Amino acid sequence: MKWQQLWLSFLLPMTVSGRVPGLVEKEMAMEYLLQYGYLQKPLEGPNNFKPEDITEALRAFQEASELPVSGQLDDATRARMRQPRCGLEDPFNQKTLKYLLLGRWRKKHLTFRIMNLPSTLPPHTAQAALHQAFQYWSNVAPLTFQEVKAGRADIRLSFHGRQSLYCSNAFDGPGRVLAHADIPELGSVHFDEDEFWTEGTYRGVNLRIIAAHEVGHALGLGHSRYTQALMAPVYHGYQPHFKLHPDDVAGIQALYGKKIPVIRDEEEETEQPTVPPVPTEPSPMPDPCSSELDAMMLGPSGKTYAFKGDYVWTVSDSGRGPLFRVSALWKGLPGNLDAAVYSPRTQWIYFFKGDRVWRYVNFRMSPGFPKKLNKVEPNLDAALYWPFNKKVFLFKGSGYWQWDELAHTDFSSYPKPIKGLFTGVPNQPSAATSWQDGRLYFFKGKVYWRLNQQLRVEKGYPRNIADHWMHCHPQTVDTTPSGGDTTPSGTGTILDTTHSAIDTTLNEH
Ligand SMILES: [Ca+2]
Ligand SMILES: [Ca+2]
Ligand SMILES: [Zn+2]
Ligand SMILES: [Zn+2]
Repeated sequence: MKWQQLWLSFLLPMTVSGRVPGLVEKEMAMEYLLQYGYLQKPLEGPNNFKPEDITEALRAFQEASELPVSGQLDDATRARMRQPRCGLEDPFNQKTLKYLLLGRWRKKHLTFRIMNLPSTLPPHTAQAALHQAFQYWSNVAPLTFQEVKAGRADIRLSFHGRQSLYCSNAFDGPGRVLAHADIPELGSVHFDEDEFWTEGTYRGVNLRIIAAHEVGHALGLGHSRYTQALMAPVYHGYQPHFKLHPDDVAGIQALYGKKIPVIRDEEEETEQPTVPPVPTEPSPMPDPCSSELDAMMLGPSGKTYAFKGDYVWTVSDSGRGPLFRVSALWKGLPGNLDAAVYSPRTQWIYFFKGDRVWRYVNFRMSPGFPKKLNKVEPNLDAALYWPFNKKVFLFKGSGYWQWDELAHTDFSSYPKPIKGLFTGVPNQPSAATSWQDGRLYFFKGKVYWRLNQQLRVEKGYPRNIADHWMHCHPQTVDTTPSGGDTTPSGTGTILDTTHSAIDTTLNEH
């Protein structure tokens, strides 16, 4: 096969130049482990990995590939790394080893457009293969796909090569990486034009099966650890009687429901009175103008939520929303939270309280939650998502943890001192969030700090939360430094008025 030649031609010049072959192979293996998410680049410092990190990454790869787990770069491991595969990372679901969900379309009727076709197949054969790819998914989930020949489409399929004007992610020539795709709601599906795309034969790469896999990503599925699943990262060749694996079906149905919606479950849910998870008297309604916050969160759809006691409200440019019981918005969630954070990467919302974590998609709790926190300390102070490196940061006392949601994170070097990364931030913050302006905000007591891109507190901070976030009329002389009339919300985009924002979110149940 061509990819083997490519591999060899890459290897040979390296060995001729006098380098030890073992070293070259190790470097290529490292590249693979990094590219597919088994090794994480450190946030700071040089790219020197400890031998135990590499062993651990190899073990994770071997386990996921159903190979003997030696932690060594053995022949079987090298062979597996040479197999043709999808270009996306392998951040498997570590907890359940099942399908992984990366996102979701907020609609079930989607359009698609085929921008160009491969030269290796007659056009009608290629088109039929691509249509069939969508049909695998619409057969088991209540999704409909409509082809459009021009204009905008939700999902756009195209073939490009080593260079592309519209994709920053170049392909690598014949073999190895076959295709890649974006998660919702982006909708790009790209195939490597240098592959020998085929249909109905064991030769080449089957367009229909690879397209079905990439459409799976475009619909929100990540890679599966079942090597027989369509969503497994490695291509297993043409199958004349191809069908979805139960894990693929379970994954797509977790996102969009079953083909025939089960109404009974929904009715039961609405008929049952909401049992308050914590049978205590609600705490008194807080005063947003004087309360120290429990948590702040930039949530889905760019809405900013402030939490205090049993209550939550939104803040926007136009004002402050009404107070809601936390459990009225997020069913099953207690009040008096420690921390809250929304990850745009996975669209998951995490709430922390005591030694437990709750996870929601919008206002629906994920199955299996709440879970016990076991890798980080209980009673966290604050949490935030940093868009720059797509990681979740958890804070407690003078320390923080950096967490990659989609990969195995080694927490043994955490907590690290807050001051080592966030200059000027107080210990024990009461709340923290990244915000629409791309900056990080820390809250403590009645004041807050804003950090620049270098993670330093900006000049003129701390400022007053009540004045600049909560739209309270200052009752005392404003003691914040000059320039204090620049409200944080003044720099962001205008949101819906808060009232209607809450109304629509409630209807999304
Ligand atoms: Ca390729
Ligand atoms: Ca807190
Ligand atoms: Zn993939
Ligand atoms: Zn591309």
